[in-house]
Amino acid sequence: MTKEEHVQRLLQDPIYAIIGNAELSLGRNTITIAKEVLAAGVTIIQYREKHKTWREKYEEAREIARLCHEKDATFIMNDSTDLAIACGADGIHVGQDDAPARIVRQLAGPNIFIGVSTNTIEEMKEAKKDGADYVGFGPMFPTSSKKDADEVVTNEAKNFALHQFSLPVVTIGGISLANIRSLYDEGFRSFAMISAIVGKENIAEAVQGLRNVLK
Ligand code: TZP
Ligand code: MG
Repeated sequence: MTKEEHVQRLLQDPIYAIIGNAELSLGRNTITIAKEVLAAGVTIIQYREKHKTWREKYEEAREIARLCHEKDATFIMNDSTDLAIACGADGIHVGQDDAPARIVRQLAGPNIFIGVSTNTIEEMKEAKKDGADYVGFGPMFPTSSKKDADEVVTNEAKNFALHQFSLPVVTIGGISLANIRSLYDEGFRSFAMISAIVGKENIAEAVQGLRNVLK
């Protein structure tokens, strides 16, 4: 798939699963989680692992990238451009403290897509100027999955994201079965989740439940 096709997918398939933290995955191994998420029909997976060494992340993510590509799913690496390149990721997702998108682009070349985490209008504008292909936007709701999460986004920022911003917007933060529909009804079309997917015992059931409420 081309970069454009992967980015297009963010607008077509609402479910974006973030994997890679055993604590948030009921202690399950990340490769097992990846297999379950893929078996559940998820087509967009981000590997976000904050605790392992480079080598451990590399070995694990390379295998997960392979599993994703076997199923034609999109594989995104969080934080580190070198791991993204080394693992053959389709995309890379960087935060406000990581390398800016323009540097990621220099390092990773034209064919990888780049997502940038944003919380404010300024950050969205900056991400676009820097050459991001999509933005993560949140937290939409309070979350305990990220210790240093920003404040919940303002209504002004939401309106900007919905009506005045031209890049795909992937919402994140505290999204659950109970509130995903409200975001959809506001106009958002892409939802990145940790606990609502990998925090559930039955991942296939969790994903199906999310898809059902978006119908
Ligand atoms: N970035 C902003 S909020 C968040 C990240 C990584 C955590 C999302 O996890 P959850 O469990 O879906 O709230
Ligand atoms: Mg980061």
